[in-house]
Amino acid sequence: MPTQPRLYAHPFSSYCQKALVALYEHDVAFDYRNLEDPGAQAELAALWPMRRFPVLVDDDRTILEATCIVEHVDLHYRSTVVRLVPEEPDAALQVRMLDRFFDNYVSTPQQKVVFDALRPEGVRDPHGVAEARAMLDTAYAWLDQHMASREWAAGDFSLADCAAAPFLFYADWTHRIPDTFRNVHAYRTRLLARPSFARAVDEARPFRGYFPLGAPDRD
Ligand SMILES: N[C@@H](CCC(=O)N[C@@H](CS)C(=O)NCC(=O)O)C(=O)O
Repeated sequence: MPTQPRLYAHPFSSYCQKALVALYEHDVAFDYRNLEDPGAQAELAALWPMRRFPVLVDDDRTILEATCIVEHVDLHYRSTVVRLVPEEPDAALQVRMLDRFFDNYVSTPQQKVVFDALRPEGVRDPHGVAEARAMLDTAYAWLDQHMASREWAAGDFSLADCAAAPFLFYADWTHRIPDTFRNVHAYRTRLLARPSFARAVDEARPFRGYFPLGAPDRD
């Protein structure tokens, strides 16, 4: 009898939420190995010495990287009309390109600011943080133009939106999206209303105290 896939994840982690959105979109039954559970961190370290999460174990396969987990789920557990990576190659390329945008130019600088706040004083990197904040400003401006004529980042709801949802969620907490970027705000609001992401946000509520910059009283 096939076993359920097992996800090593923490509810408050943005990359884990990216994978969870895909699992929830496709209504996949899975074993949630919460990294707060005893022994889960050690199991993760044995699977993946980088100890980064999420990691999905499915039969004899260990799938690293949130993007690859989303693709794996979409390939093997598609149960609804939703396709997170479109069949058509050019449409798939657009989706993957936008996924890279959200990962490299929204999440990476956002994490830089947060990780810096977790460092002891004296080994902080103010120059790097200023660069990260400038990158977020550039990303917001580009995205505002991009979203002017779109509902989702690349065609129908996709892998790119699985990435955008948690990354824009935390980016706004970390480095406020200016009110003038109405298209980005409207997109972030649409993402928050998507049931798959709303569920991930709700599951993470008990951990808001972990946010080192102080979670705002909203969302
Ligand atoms: N490139 C990885 C990044 C995953 C990642 O950075 N996860 C964070 C949690 S949001 C993490 O593992 N943090 C623990 C650490 O940095 O040691 C992916 O796309 O899955």
